[in-house]
Amino acid sequence: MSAEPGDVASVPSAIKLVHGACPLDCPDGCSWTVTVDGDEPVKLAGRKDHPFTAGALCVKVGQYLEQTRSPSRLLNPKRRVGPKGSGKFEDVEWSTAIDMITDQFEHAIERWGGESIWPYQGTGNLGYIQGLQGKSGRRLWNAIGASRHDMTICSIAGQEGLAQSTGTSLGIDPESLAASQLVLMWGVNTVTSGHHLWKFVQQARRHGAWIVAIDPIRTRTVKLADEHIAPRPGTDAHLILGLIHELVAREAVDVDYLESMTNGWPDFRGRLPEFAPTAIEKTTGVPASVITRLAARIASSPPVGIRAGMGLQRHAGGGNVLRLLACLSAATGDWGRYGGGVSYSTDGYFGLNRAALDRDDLQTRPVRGLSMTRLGDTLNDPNLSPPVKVLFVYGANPVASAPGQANVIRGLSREDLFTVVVDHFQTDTCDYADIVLPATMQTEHLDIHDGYGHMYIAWNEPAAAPAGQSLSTTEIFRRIAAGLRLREPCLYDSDFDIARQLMDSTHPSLAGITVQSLREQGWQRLNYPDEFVPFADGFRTASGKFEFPTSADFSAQVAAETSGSDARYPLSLLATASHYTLNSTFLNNELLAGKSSGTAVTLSPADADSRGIAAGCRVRVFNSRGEFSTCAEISDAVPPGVVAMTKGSWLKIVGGPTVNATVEERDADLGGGAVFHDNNVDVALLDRKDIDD
Ligand SMILES: Nc1nc2c(c(=O)[nH]1)N[C@H]1C(S)=C(S)[C@@H](COP(=O)(O)OP(=O)(O)OC[C@H]3O[C@@H](n4cnc5c(=O)[nH]c(N)nc54)[C@H](O)[C@@H]3O)O[C@H]1N2
Ligand SMILES: Nc1nc2c(c(=O)[nH]1)N[C@H]1C(S)=C(S)[C@@H](COP(=O)(O)OP(=O)(O)OC[C@H]3O[C@@H](n4cnc5c(=O)[nH]c(N)nc54)[C@H](O)[C@@H]3O)O[C@H]1N2
Ligand code: SF4
Ligand SMILES: [Mo]
Repeated sequence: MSAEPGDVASVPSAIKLVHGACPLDCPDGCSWTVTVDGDEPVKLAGRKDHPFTAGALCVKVGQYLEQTRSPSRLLNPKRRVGPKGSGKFEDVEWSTAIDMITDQFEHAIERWGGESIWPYQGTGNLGYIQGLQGKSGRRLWNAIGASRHDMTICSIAGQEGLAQSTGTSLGIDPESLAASQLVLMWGVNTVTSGHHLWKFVQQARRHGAWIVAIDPIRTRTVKLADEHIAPRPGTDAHLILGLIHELVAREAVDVDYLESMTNGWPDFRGRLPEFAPTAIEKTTGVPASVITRLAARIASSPPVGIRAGMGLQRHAGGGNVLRLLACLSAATGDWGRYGGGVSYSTDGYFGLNRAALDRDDLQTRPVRGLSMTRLGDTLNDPNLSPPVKVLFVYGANPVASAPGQANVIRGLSREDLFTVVVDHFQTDTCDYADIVLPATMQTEHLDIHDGYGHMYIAWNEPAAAPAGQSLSTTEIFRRIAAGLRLREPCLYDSDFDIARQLMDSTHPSLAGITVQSLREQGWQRLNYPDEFVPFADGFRTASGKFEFPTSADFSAQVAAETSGSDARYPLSLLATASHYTLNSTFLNNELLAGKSSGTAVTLSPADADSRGIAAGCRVRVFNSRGEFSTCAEISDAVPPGVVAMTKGSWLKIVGGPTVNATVEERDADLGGGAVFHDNNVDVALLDRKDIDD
């Protein structure tokens, strides 16, 4: 049994145990203990007393400390000395780097206004102080009137879809799935993308629940489920409507619930006849008999818990799929039962004092928003006014992770664009920077964390000195503020001050949770009742009722499902979460990257045969937007018409464009979300070559 902070008696005196939390973009938001020997963190262990973490981290974070010590870690500020993209840099002092940045900021603000600066923040770190949850740096961006960065790359379409029906993007507490009688793992590969939830699903199974995974691909999660339903990608709205149609036909909808808690059911119900299972079979590829059998299970197994993934909504109609899933739970009355309803993201349950953190009051006028997934289009738009002249990238690697890869690179290559990238490693995006700045890693800075798949808040105490010359993100912003000679005192608050302001909240979720208690304990559960049913007393809509889509919404939804298809490219490419890496993070770790088959594309035997492709062949994956080359794998885990790979490869490691060269910069139906999984391609043989050569 490994020790935890507080077990001081059990550890030698040179050893320190420090509370921490994982900063990565993962729903599980693990709490960990860092063992520090002298000055050196030597071990990370998941907190055993944390109900969600339960003593385990994951295979990726097993390499986190190795990453902090990696010989390729960025340790100095750098200035570009070769052409953009060449990756040629020289070390400079911090003062030189900050002077160069503030000169460019001042020039851009004077000539084009603050909105010519785009603070492009990614999901590399989700902390409230150093990372995305608190939109680190927002105070500074507000003070200088920079453009607003709209975080559209990941989950927004689904959040908006849920909010249209329930008034909020919040779903149920994922832990409540342990009380479900039927669990639908819908477009989510939990065993890979957030494995800690699986133990709650297993609890449900131990008391007799049936687990269905709904995914075009036979993933790790599918293999552990009781049943697999494989719709064609991007057809889930039809599948859900088919199920609701069947529930109505079986008189299995909860009439009392619909009458008392919802609006718009009669109109919605009136549209259902066109979604009979036989029609749905044609659209989705799911046999009508499977749809009727699942509807029968839904009718007979309350509570029905649905875990919806972000993968599900990376499609043209993705926002409305989440909305319709919410409708399924309303039709059965499941929102009213513990263990019933939809789980998506618990983000908004954490009632921290964001106003004090963000300081939007520093803005002197409203600013425009720029969408994260339109980076290429925005940088290349000749009519944009003001143009983007300064791009400040932090916690992001858009050359690898954003859609429209060639367009992004074209934009980043603009000679008149001044780009700063703050990171831990010399990523593909760093290669296009004018200045690269080294950031601290999680063992080296202070932060506060939530988890978007649970209800626990966590403290991350610095456990070691910053590596090399690296600085925390907050310190970088303090130095830029000083370089700009800004007077606003809050721009110079210490990390601890920021923590205090953030926790200074009257929100009931934080009752009894203070900086002191959190720092002492490392994690605490938010104050929500046991067996929490979020909408037991009503929904967060204006009417207080669940809102079914109107007839007009309904038609738009169904149309959106097919808007991205392109008959010239018959294969749907799904580039999803890899078990061994996270987005483009860890792809430079040879051990993890070596385990991940992320660079290979998997075809069904039928699609491989018809193209003359054998396992190990080099192939071209292409569409009208771009192409990349890779190795083929063949497996019946993917159905005909679908090809699969994992996301995140670095161009400089694979030696050319990657999957996002084929993904379009196009908005989903709601919130301007990204459509990564709505990507039609074809695959052709390049040359026959054994993968082991
Ligand atoms: N190990 C690991 N963990 C991660 C990440 C990672 O890269 N690696 N990424 C993190 C991030 S940023 C996020 S947002 C989450 C994402 O985690 P998930 O929500 O699990 O998202 P994806 O892996 O994109 O897709 C999940 C599943 O959706 C399926 N899918 C795709 N299209 C459709 C569809 O139209 N219908 C249905 N029913 N299913 C579909 C895919 O085949 C895939 O198996 O995970 C986080 N956790
Ligand atoms: N084809 C395809 N593409 C996808 C997806 C997909 O499903 N398919 N998924 C999308 C999704 S869901 C997401 S969320 C995006 C993620 O895309 P990004 O937000 O670009 O995330 P990463 O690619 O992981 O890059 C994060 C970078 O932040 C750095 N970093 C980590 N911590 C810190 C820190 O504290 N400070 C600073 N300055 N840097 C730090 C890491 O080293 C890393 O280089 O990718 C998207 N891209
Ligand atoms: S990546 Fe996810 S599962 Fe792994 S340690 Fe971090 S929060 Fe936990
Ligand atoms: Mo994401």
